Amino acid sequence: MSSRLTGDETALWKAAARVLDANWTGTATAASPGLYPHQWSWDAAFISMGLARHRRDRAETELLSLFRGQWADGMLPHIVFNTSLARHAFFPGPELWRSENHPDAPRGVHTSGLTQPPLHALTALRLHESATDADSSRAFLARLYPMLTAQHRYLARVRDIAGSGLIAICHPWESGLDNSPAWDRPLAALRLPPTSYAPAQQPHTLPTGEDYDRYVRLVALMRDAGHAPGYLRESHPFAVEDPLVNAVYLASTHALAAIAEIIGTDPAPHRERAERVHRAVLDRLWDPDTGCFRARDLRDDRLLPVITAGSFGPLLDPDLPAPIVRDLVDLLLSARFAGAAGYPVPTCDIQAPAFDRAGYWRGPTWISTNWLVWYGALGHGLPVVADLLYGSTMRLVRQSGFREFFDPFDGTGRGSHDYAWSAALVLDLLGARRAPQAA
Ligand code: 2M8
Repeated sequence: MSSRLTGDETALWKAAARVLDANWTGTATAASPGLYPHQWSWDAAFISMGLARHRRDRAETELLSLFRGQWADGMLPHIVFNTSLARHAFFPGPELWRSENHPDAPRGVHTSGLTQPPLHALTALRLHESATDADSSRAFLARLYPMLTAQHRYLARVRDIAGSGLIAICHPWESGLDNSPAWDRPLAALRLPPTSYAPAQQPHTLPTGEDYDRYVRLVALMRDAGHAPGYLRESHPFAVEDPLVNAVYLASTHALAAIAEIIGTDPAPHRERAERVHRAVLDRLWDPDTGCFRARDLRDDRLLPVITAGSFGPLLDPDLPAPIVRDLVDLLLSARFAGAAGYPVPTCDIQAPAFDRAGYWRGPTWISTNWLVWYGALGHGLPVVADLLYGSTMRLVRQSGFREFFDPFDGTGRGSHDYAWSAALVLDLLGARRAPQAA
């Protein structure tokens, strides 16, 4: 395959690079101008992969800026606020999180108190795989490694709430798939306090998926409990083991083992953890009755009913048994997902009552989840599936631009414009296509 881009691909490449340049703040990339002006954690991981194809220096700076927000206990917050912006630039801003009041939070940096899928070690390894200066890249890995291992130590120590080896999210926003229907049942179980001005008024019930009152209530509960591990483990009302989050955790644990070998330290602890996570994902999140992975609500130890694109996350596990890979591909290509969508992959089972073609993470196609399924398919030697995701993604951005998310049936762009990870992942996809060894 030629390493040169076609004319059309060159135009796409330049357009994507312009978005990343425009969103660059000097030290990091805004997730999107206007709506998401700060630095988000898993956005930064996706964005850094794209930057590595365009501005390698910025790819490294993106990650180092994000880790400036890391808490002393290793927690990598999902938002690092750009304090040069007006406080009302985004809700909920620093005034809700009050990170400055937490002894573990970094001084001089305002952050949220939640985390997001730990994609960062995988990103760091991919930066090395596409690097032109191996010595400089190795030195960057050695600099980042202690931050990455601290992040993973926090997750294993504080978020392995069930003691299963998996990590739990304590807020829907920690999944990255914010208002996904997957969270409707545990969110609905959250009782809101009566309002002082209308004590008799009953809070409206879910499932709308847009119940911001519950999102903010969960933030306040975690904040007021000081994000204490014991509170999260024993009392916090939302605790879910999600297949996508744990698949990303597993992929990054494998990446940490590879990075350890590259910088000359012991990979064995990461390999041992990867094996434990691999087994636990299969034992706790695989539903043989429906042939898919589901999230597990730790507060009632039941699998959650709605099947989402998160079910395909475990394709990131290189050791996933072949029969399960086949079941996942059958589901992915079925009329419940890609088989009935002109622009796959819809983020929710199309046949689920909660599916909403325009509803943010309740059905629309996102470039980030497309990229994760593409990467997993490549890892399992599924070129037809990888090409399906590649082709759908390229058609979406050619037709609708670098939008936040897209209608899975007609490709209409929705949400923010100039969405950084949509541009960044197009660069990574084009770069990988033209240099397969760095896929
Ligand atoms: C969205 O998340 C924020 C909350 O953190 C929101 O809903 O306001 C999600 O799409 C998330 O995946 C993404 O990281 C963030 C920034 O792009 O926006």
